[in-house]
Amino acid sequence: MHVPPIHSLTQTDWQLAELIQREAQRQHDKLRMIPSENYVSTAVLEATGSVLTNKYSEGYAGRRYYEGQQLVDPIELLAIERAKALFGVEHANVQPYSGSPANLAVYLAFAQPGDPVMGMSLPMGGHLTHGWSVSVTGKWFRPVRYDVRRETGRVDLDQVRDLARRERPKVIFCGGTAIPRTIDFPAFAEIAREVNAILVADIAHIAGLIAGGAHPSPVGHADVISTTTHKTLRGPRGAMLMSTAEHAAAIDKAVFPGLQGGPHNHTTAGIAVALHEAGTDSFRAYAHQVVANAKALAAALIERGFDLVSGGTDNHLILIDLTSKGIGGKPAAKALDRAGIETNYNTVPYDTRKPFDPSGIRLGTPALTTRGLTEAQMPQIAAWIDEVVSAAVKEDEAVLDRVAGEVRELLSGYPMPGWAPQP
Ligand code: DSN
Repeated sequence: MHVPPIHSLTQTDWQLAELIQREAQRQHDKLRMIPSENYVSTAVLEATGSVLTNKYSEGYAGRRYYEGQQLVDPIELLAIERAKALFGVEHANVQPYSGSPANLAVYLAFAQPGDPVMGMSLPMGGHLTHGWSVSVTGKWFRPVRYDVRRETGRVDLDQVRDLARRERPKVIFCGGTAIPRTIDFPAFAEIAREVNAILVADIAHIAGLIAGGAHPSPVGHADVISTTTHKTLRGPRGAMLMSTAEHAAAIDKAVFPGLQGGPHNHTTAGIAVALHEAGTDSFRAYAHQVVANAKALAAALIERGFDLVSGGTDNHLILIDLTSKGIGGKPAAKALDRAGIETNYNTVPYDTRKPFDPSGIRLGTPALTTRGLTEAQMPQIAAWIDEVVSAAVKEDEAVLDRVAGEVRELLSGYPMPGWAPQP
Protein backbone atom coordinates (compact mmCIF):
# COMPACT_ATOMS: atom_id res chain seq x y z
CA MET A 1 0.00 0.00 0.00
CA HIS A 2 0.86 3.58 -0.39
CA VAL A 3 2.37 5.03 2.74
CA PRO A 4 0.55 7.14 3.82
CA PRO A 5 -2.45 5.15 2.52
CA ILE A 6 -4.81 6.71 0.01
CA HIS A 7 -7.97 4.87 1.09
CA SER A 8 -10.15 8.01 0.95
CA LEU A 9 -8.97 8.93 -2.50
CA THR A 10 -9.66 5.39 -3.68
CA GLN A 11 -13.22 5.69 -2.41
CA THR A 12 -13.97 9.20 -3.66
CA ASP A 13 -11.99 9.28 -6.90
CA TRP A 14 -10.92 5.82 -8.02
CA GLN A 15 -9.78 7.13 -11.37
CA LEU A 16 -7.18 9.44 -9.86
CA ALA A 17 -6.25 6.93 -7.14
CA GLU A 18 -5.52 4.35 -9.77
CA LEU A 19 -3.32 6.72 -11.75
CA ILE A 20 -1.35 7.54 -8.59
CA GLN A 21 -0.96 3.85 -7.75
CA ARG A 22 0.28 3.14 -11.25
CA GLU A 23 2.74 6.03 -11.04
CA ALA A 24 4.03 4.63 -7.74
CA GLN A 25 4.47 1.21 -9.34
CA ARG A 26 6.27 2.84 -12.28
CA GLN A 27 8.64 4.67 -9.93
CA HIS A 28 9.20 1.40 -8.08
CA ASP A 29 9.99 -0.64 -11.19
CA LYS A 30 12.29 1.75 -13.04
CA LEU A 31 15.85 2.89 -12.67
CA ARG A 32 15.07 6.55 -12.25
CA MET A 33 18.19 8.30 -13.49
CA ILE A 34 16.99 11.82 -14.27
CA PRO A 35 19.56 13.64 -12.12
CA SER A 36 17.10 16.23 -10.81
CA GLU A 37 14.73 13.60 -9.40
CA ASN A 38 14.69 11.55 -6.23
CA TYR A 39 12.44 9.61 -3.83
CA VAL A 40 11.36 11.52 -0.71
CA SER A 41 10.94 9.79 2.63
CA THR A 42 7.58 8.75 4.05
CA ALA A 43 7.99 11.53 6.64
CA VAL A 44 8.34 14.15 3.87
CA LEU A 45 5.28 12.68 2.10
CA GLU A 46 3.28 12.90 5.32
CA ALA A 47 4.21 16.53 6.02
CA THR A 48 3.53 17.50 2.41
CA GLY A 49 0.12 15.83 2.44
CA SER A 50 -0.95 17.40 5.74
CA VAL A 51 -3.70 19.87 6.75
CA LEU A 52 -1.19 22.69 6.38
CA THR A 53 -2.41 22.91 2.80
CA ASN A 54 -5.61 24.48 4.23
CA LYS A 55 -3.96 27.64 5.55
CA TYR A 56 -3.17 31.04 4.05
CA SER A 57 -0.16 32.86 5.57
CA GLU A 58 0.84 35.82 3.44
CA GLY A 59 3.75 37.62 5.11
CA TYR A 60 6.44 36.33 7.42
CA ALA A 61 6.39 34.92 10.97
CA GLY A 62 5.00 37.56 13.35
CA ARG A 63 4.02 39.81 10.41
CA ARG A 64 1.19 38.01 8.60
CA TYR A 65 -1.83 39.39 6.80
CA TYR A 66 -4.13 36.60 8.03
CA GLU A 67 -4.96 35.43 11.55
CA GLY A 68 -4.54 31.89 12.84
CA GLN A 69 -0.77 31.59 12.39
CA GLN A 70 -0.11 30.18 15.89
CA LEU A 71 1.35 27.00 14.41
CA VAL A 72 2.34 28.03 10.90
CA ASP A 73 4.79 30.59 12.31
CA PRO A 74 6.78 28.05 14.35
CA ILE A 75 6.72 25.61 11.41
CA GLU A 76 8.20 28.19 9.05
CA LEU A 77 10.71 29.34 11.68
CA LEU A 78 11.76 25.74 12.23
CA ALA A 79 12.39 25.31 8.49
CA ILE A 80 14.38 28.57 8.44
CA GLU A 81 16.49 27.63 11.46
CA ARG A 82 17.20 24.19 10.01
CA ALA A 83 18.26 25.70 6.68
CA LYS A 84 20.55 28.18 8.42
CA ALA A 85 22.12 25.46 10.56
CA LEU A 86 22.51 22.91 7.76
CA PHE A 87 24.10 25.25 5.23
CA GLY A 88 25.74 27.65 7.71
CA VAL A 89 24.04 30.74 6.28
CA GLU A 90 22.94 33.96 7.96
CA HIS A 91 19.53 34.15 6.31
CA ALA A 92 17.06 31.76 4.70
CA ASN A 93 13.74 32.29 2.98
CA VAL A 94 11.80 29.04 2.53
CA GLN A 95 8.79 30.46 0.70
CA PRO A 96 9.71 30.37 -3.03
CA TYR A 97 7.33 28.03 -4.82
CA SER A 98 10.10 26.49 -6.89
CA GLY A 99 13.46 27.20 -8.50
CA SER A 100 12.27 29.52 -11.26
CA PRO A 101 10.30 31.85 -8.93
CA ALA A 102 13.25 31.80 -6.51
CA ASN A 103 15.59 32.97 -9.26
CA LEU A 104 13.10 35.55 -10.49
CA ALA A 105 12.99 36.96 -6.96
CA VAL A 106 16.77 37.43 -7.14
CA TYR A 107 16.40 39.57 -10.28
CA LEU A 108 13.65 41.58 -8.60
CA ALA A 109 15.87 42.16 -5.59
CA PHE A 110 19.05 43.18 -7.36
CA ALA A 111 18.39 44.30 -10.95
CA GLN A 112 16.18 46.62 -12.95
CA PRO A 113 14.59 45.66 -16.29
CA GLY A 114 17.17 46.11 -19.03
CA ASP A 115 20.15 45.62 -16.74
CA PRO A 116 22.91 43.23 -17.82
CA VAL A 117 22.73 39.88 -16.03
CA MET A 118 25.10 36.99 -16.51
CA GLY A 119 24.72 33.22 -16.47
CA MET A 120 25.85 30.05 -18.16
CA SER A 121 24.33 29.51 -21.57
CA LEU A 122 21.49 26.94 -21.43
CA PRO A 123 22.96 24.55 -24.05
CA MET A 124 26.25 24.61 -22.12
CA GLY A 125 24.56 23.43 -18.92
CA GLY A 126 22.95 26.58 -17.49
CA HIS A 127 19.30 27.09 -16.59
CA LEU A 128 16.48 28.86 -18.41
CA THR A 129 16.26 31.43 -15.62
CA HIS A 130 19.92 32.39 -15.92
CA GLY A 131 19.00 34.69 -18.80
CA TRP A 132 18.05 32.31 -21.62
CA SER A 133 16.23 34.08 -24.47
CA VAL A 134 12.82 32.37 -24.14
CA SER A 135 12.70 33.01 -20.37
CA VAL A 136 11.39 36.22 -18.87
CA THR A 137 14.91 36.62 -17.47
CA GLY A 138 16.30 36.81 -21.00
CA LYS A 139 13.49 39.02 -22.27
CA TRP A 140 13.29 41.63 -19.53
CA PHE A 141 17.01 41.82 -18.72
CA ARG A 142 20.06 41.99 -20.96
CA PRO A 143 21.63 38.54 -20.80
CA VAL A 144 25.37 37.99 -20.98
CA ARG A 145 26.20 34.31 -21.41
CA TYR A 146 29.31 32.31 -20.72
CA ASP A 147 30.23 28.92 -22.11
CA VAL A 148 32.33 25.89 -21.34
CA ARG A 149 35.61 25.28 -23.12
CA ARG A 150 35.15 23.14 -26.21
CA GLU A 151 38.18 20.96 -25.40
CA THR A 152 37.47 20.32 -21.72
CA GLY A 153 33.71 20.79 -21.28
CA ARG A 154 34.51 22.91 -18.21
CA VAL A 155 33.53 26.51 -17.47
CA ASP A 156 35.79 29.00 -19.19
CA LEU A 157 36.61 31.30 -16.27
CA ASP A 158 38.78 33.52 -18.47
CA GLN A 159 35.75 34.18 -20.64
CA VAL A 160 33.60 34.78 -17.54
CA ARG A 161 36.10 37.37 -16.28
CA ASP A 162 36.44 39.10 -19.67
CA LEU A 163 32.66 39.26 -20.19
CA ALA A 164 32.07 40.51 -16.65
CA ARG A 165 34.68 43.26 -17.01
CA ARG A 166 33.21 44.36 -20.32
CA GLU A 167 29.46 44.06 -19.60
CA ARG A 168 29.40 44.88 -15.85
CA PRO A 169 26.45 42.58 -15.00
CA LYS A 170 24.39 43.42 -11.93
CA VAL A 171 23.97 39.74 -11.13
CA ILE A 172 26.15 36.74 -11.97
CA PHE A 173 24.73 33.20 -11.72
CA CYS A 174 26.97 30.20 -11.29
CA GLY A 175 25.61 26.69 -11.31
CA GLY A 176 23.12 25.09 -13.68
CA THR A 177 21.33 21.94 -14.74
CA ALA A 178 23.85 19.90 -16.69
CA ILE A 179 27.20 20.55 -15.02
CA PRO A 180 29.08 17.33 -14.22
CA ARG A 181 32.00 19.11 -12.54
CA THR A 182 32.68 20.92 -9.26
CA ILE A 183 31.69 24.58 -9.33
CA ASP A 184 34.57 26.88 -8.46
CA PHE A 185 32.70 29.26 -6.14
CA PRO A 186 35.83 31.19 -4.99
CA ALA A 187 36.81 31.95 -8.60
CA PHE A 188 33.30 33.23 -9.44
CA ALA A 189 33.29 35.29 -6.23
CA GLU A 190 36.55 36.98 -7.15
CA ILE A 191 35.14 37.96 -10.56
CA ALA A 192 31.84 39.17 -9.07
CA ARG A 193 33.67 41.24 -6.46
CA GLU A 194 35.85 42.85 -9.10
CA VAL A 195 32.85 44.09 -11.10
CA ASN A 196 30.64 44.76 -8.08
CA ALA A 197 28.02 42.18 -9.10
CA ILE A 198 25.82 40.06 -6.84
CA LEU A 199 27.02 36.47 -7.09
CA VAL A 200 24.20 33.94 -7.01
CA ALA A 201 25.10 30.29 -6.57
CA ASP A 202 22.26 28.22 -8.01
CA ILE A 203 22.89 24.96 -6.17
CA ALA A 204 19.57 23.32 -7.06
CA HIS A 205 21.25 20.18 -8.38
CA ILE A 206 23.93 19.83 -5.73
CA ALA A 207 22.25 21.13 -2.55
CA GLY A 208 22.14 17.66 -1.03
CA LEU A 209 25.76 17.03 -1.91
CA ILE A 210 26.76 20.31 -0.26
CA ALA A 211 24.65 19.55 2.82
CA GLY A 212 26.27 16.12 3.03
CA GLY A 213 29.81 17.42 2.53
CA ALA A 214 30.26 15.85 -0.91
CA HIS A 215 30.66 19.15 -2.82
CA PRO A 216 32.31 22.42 -1.66
CA SER A 217 29.92 25.00 -0.23
CA PRO A 218 29.30 28.43 -1.77
CA VAL A 219 28.87 29.93 1.71
CA GLY A 220 31.40 32.70 2.24
CA HIS A 221 31.71 33.17 -1.54
CA ALA A 222 28.21 33.78 -2.94
CA ASP A 223 26.02 36.70 -1.85
CA VAL A 224 22.89 34.68 -2.52
CA ILE A 225 22.29 30.95 -2.75
CA SER A 226 19.29 29.67 -4.65
CA THR A 227 18.15 26.08 -4.48
CA THR A 228 15.24 23.85 -5.14
CA THR A 229 14.51 21.39 -2.35
CA HIS A 230 13.53 18.28 -4.31
CA LYS A 231 16.68 17.17 -6.11
CA THR A 232 19.68 15.79 -4.22
CA LEU A 233 18.30 17.48 -1.07
CA ARG A 234 15.46 14.93 -1.19
CA GLY A 235 12.65 17.21 -0.01
CA PRO A 236 9.28 18.21 -1.49
CA ARG A 237 9.04 20.29 -4.65
CA GLY A 238 9.90 23.77 -3.45
CA ALA A 239 12.81 26.17 -3.14
CA MET A 240 14.81 28.34 -0.78
CA LEU A 241 16.87 31.48 -1.06
CA MET A 242 19.75 31.90 1.37
CA SER A 243 22.00 34.90 1.80
CA THR A 244 24.22 36.96 4.00
CA ALA A 245 22.43 39.14 6.57
CA GLU A 246 23.19 42.15 4.36
CA HIS A 247 20.84 40.94 1.63
CA ALA A 248 18.14 39.41 3.83
CA ALA A 249 15.63 42.26 3.60
CA ALA A 250 15.97 42.59 -0.19
CA ILE A 251 15.43 38.85 -0.68
CA ASP A 252 12.42 38.67 1.63
CA LYS A 253 10.77 41.71 0.06
CA ALA A 254 11.29 40.30 -3.43
CA VAL A 255 9.73 36.92 -2.58
CA PHE A 256 6.77 38.50 -0.75
CA PRO A 257 5.15 40.83 -1.65
CA GLY A 258 7.30 41.28 -4.75
CA LEU A 259 6.55 38.03 -6.51
CA GLN A 260 4.40 35.63 -4.56
CA GLY A 261 1.30 35.48 -2.40
CA GLY A 262 0.77 32.96 0.38
CA PRO A 263 3.50 30.41 1.01
CA HIS A 264 2.63 26.74 0.57
CA ASN A 265 2.73 25.77 4.23
CA HIS A 266 2.52 22.03 3.58
CA THR A 267 5.61 22.37 1.40
CA THR A 268 7.36 24.43 4.07
CA ALA A 269 6.74 21.60 6.54
CA GLY A 270 8.06 19.05 4.06
CA ILE A 271 11.17 21.20 3.57
CA ALA A 272 11.65 21.33 7.34
CA VAL A 273 11.52 17.54 7.51
CA ALA A 274 13.95 17.14 4.62
CA LEU A 275 16.40 19.61 6.20
CA HIS A 276 16.22 17.65 9.44
CA GLU A 277 16.95 14.42 7.56
CA ALA A 278 19.78 16.07 5.62
CA GLY A 279 21.56 16.85 8.89
CA THR A 280 21.92 13.19 9.83
CA ASP A 281 24.96 10.92 9.45
CA SER A 282 23.00 8.64 7.15
CA PHE A 283 22.31 11.54 4.77
CA ARG A 284 26.02 12.40 4.80
CA ALA A 285 26.76 8.82 3.80
CA TYR A 286 24.03 9.06 1.15
CA ALA A 287 25.55 12.21 -0.41
CA HIS A 288 28.99 10.58 -0.65
CA GLN A 289 27.46 7.40 -2.07
CA VAL A 290 25.66 9.42 -4.78
CA VAL A 291 29.03 10.73 -5.96
CA ALA A 292 30.78 7.36 -5.62
CA ASN A 293 28.03 5.76 -7.69
CA ALA A 294 28.21 8.45 -10.38
CA LYS A 295 31.99 8.09 -10.64
CA ALA A 296 31.73 4.29 -10.86
CA LEU A 297 29.02 4.56 -13.52
CA ALA A 298 31.04 7.13 -15.49
CA ALA A 299 34.10 4.84 -15.44
CA ALA A 300 32.01 1.86 -16.61
CA LEU A 301 30.43 3.91 -19.41
CA ILE A 302 33.82 5.17 -20.59
CA GLU A 303 35.07 1.57 -20.62
CA ARG A 304 32.20 0.81 -22.98
CA GLY A 305 33.22 3.59 -25.36
CA PHE A 306 30.76 6.31 -24.34
CA ASP A 307 31.89 9.95 -24.68
CA LEU A 308 31.16 11.84 -21.48
CA VAL A 309 31.10 15.64 -21.53
CA SER A 310 34.19 16.80 -19.60
CA GLY A 311 35.42 13.19 -19.54
CA GLY A 312 33.62 12.15 -16.37
CA THR A 313 31.94 13.55 -13.29
CA ASP A 314 32.70 15.05 -9.89
CA ASN A 315 29.12 15.00 -8.69
CA HIS A 316 25.80 13.19 -9.24
CA LEU A 317 25.42 13.91 -12.94
CA ILE A 318 26.70 12.46 -16.21
CA LEU A 319 26.18 13.96 -19.65
CA ILE A 320 26.71 11.51 -22.51
CA ASP A 321 27.40 12.75 -26.03
CA LEU A 322 25.98 10.00 -28.24
CA THR A 323 27.35 11.35 -31.53
CA SER A 324 29.95 8.58 -31.80
CA LYS A 325 27.25 5.96 -31.15
CA GLY A 326 25.32 7.05 -34.22
CA ILE A 327 22.07 7.91 -32.42
CA GLY A 328 20.45 11.11 -31.18
CA GLY A 329 19.64 11.74 -27.52
CA LYS A 330 15.89 11.60 -28.04
CA PRO A 331 15.59 8.11 -29.59
CA ALA A 332 18.16 6.84 -27.10
CA ALA A 333 16.26 8.28 -24.11
CA LYS A 334 13.00 6.83 -25.43
CA ALA A 335 14.55 3.38 -25.88
CA LEU A 336 16.11 3.53 -22.42
CA ASP A 337 12.78 4.53 -20.91
CA ARG A 338 11.09 1.57 -22.53
CA ALA A 339 13.90 -0.59 -21.11
CA GLY A 340 13.14 0.68 -17.61
CA ILE A 341 15.95 3.24 -17.45
CA GLU A 342 14.63 6.78 -17.15
CA THR A 343 16.93 9.58 -18.37
CA ASN A 344 16.34 12.77 -20.31
CA TYR A 345 17.63 13.83 -23.69
CA ASN A 346 19.79 16.91 -23.40
CA THR A 347 21.93 19.23 -25.45
CA VAL A 348 25.68 18.81 -25.12
CA PRO A 349 28.04 21.81 -25.33
CA TYR A 350 28.41 23.04 -28.93
CA ASP A 351 25.61 20.70 -30.00
CA THR A 352 25.01 20.71 -33.72
CA ARG A 353 21.49 19.31 -33.29
CA LYS A 354 18.34 21.08 -32.12
CA PRO A 355 17.30 21.21 -28.39
CA PHE A 356 14.22 19.06 -29.09
CA ASP A 357 16.39 16.46 -30.81
CA PRO A 358 19.84 16.93 -29.27
CA SER A 359 22.99 14.80 -29.20
CA GLY A 360 23.05 13.85 -25.54
CA ILE A 361 21.37 12.20 -22.63
CA ARG A 362 21.64 13.41 -19.03
CA LEU A 363 21.58 10.92 -16.21
CA GLY A 364 22.50 10.70 -12.57
CA THR A 365 22.54 8.69 -9.39
CA PRO A 366 20.50 10.53 -6.68
CA ALA A 367 17.36 8.38 -6.92
CA LEU A 368 18.99 5.00 -7.41
CA THR A 369 21.28 5.71 -4.45
CA THR A 370 18.19 6.39 -2.32
CA ARG A 371 16.99 2.91 -3.33
CA GLY A 372 20.26 1.53 -1.90
CA LEU A 373 22.26 0.73 -5.04
CA THR A 374 26.04 1.05 -4.74
CA GLU A 375 29.15 0.94 -6.94
CA ALA A 376 28.63 -2.82 -7.21
CA GLN A 377 25.62 -2.35 -9.51
CA MET A 378 27.06 0.40 -11.71
CA PRO A 379 28.86 -1.87 -14.23
CA GLN A 380 25.57 -3.71 -14.80
CA ILE A 381 23.74 -0.43 -15.35
CA ALA A 382 26.41 0.70 -17.84
CA ALA A 383 26.06 -2.65 -19.61
CA TRP A 384 22.28 -2.22 -19.88
CA ILE A 385 22.67 1.35 -21.19
CA ASP A 386 25.18 0.10 -23.77
CA GLU A 387 22.96 -2.79 -24.81
CA VAL A 388 19.87 -0.60 -25.12
CA VAL A 389 21.61 2.14 -27.09
CA SER A 390 22.98 -0.47 -29.52
CA ALA A 391 19.54 -2.09 -29.74
CA ALA A 392 17.96 1.30 -30.44
CA VAL A 393 20.39 1.86 -33.32
CA LYS A 394 19.37 -1.54 -34.74
CA GLU A 395 15.70 -1.04 -33.77
CA ASP A 396 15.78 -4.33 -31.87
CA GLU A 397 12.80 -3.90 -29.56
CA ALA A 398 13.00 -7.33 -27.93
CA VAL A 399 16.18 -6.25 -26.12
CA LEU A 400 14.36 -3.30 -24.56
CA ASP A 401 11.64 -5.47 -23.08
CA ARG A 402 14.15 -8.01 -21.75
CA VAL A 403 16.24 -5.29 -20.07
CA ALA A 404 13.08 -3.77 -18.53
CA GLY A 405 12.40 -7.13 -16.93
CA GLU A 406 15.96 -7.41 -15.63
CA VAL A 407 15.80 -3.88 -14.20
CA ARG A 408 12.50 -4.71 -12.46
CA GLU A 409 14.02 -7.85 -11.04
CA LEU A 410 17.05 -5.98 -9.66
CA LEU A 411 14.95 -3.21 -8.12
CA SER A 412 12.57 -5.65 -6.43
CA GLY A 413 15.36 -6.14 -3.89
CA TYR A 414 15.66 -2.42 -3.10
CA PRO A 415 12.63 -0.90 -1.32
CA MET A 416 11.23 2.42 -2.43
CA PRO A 417 10.57 4.96 0.34
CA GLY A 418 6.88 5.79 0.71
CA TRP A 419 5.41 2.92 -1.26
CA ALA A 420 5.59 -0.83 -1.62
CA PRO A 421 3.91 -3.15 -4.10
CA GLN A 422 0.87 -4.97 -2.79
CA PRO A 423 1.62 -8.61 -1.91
N1 DSN B 1 14.07 20.85 -14.45
C1 DSN B 1 15.30 20.97 -13.72
C2 DSN B 1 16.27 19.91 -14.10
O1 DSN B 1 15.83 18.85 -14.53
O2 DSN B 1 17.45 20.09 -13.97
C3 DSN B 1 15.85 22.30 -13.87
O3 DSN B 1 14.87 23.25 -13.70
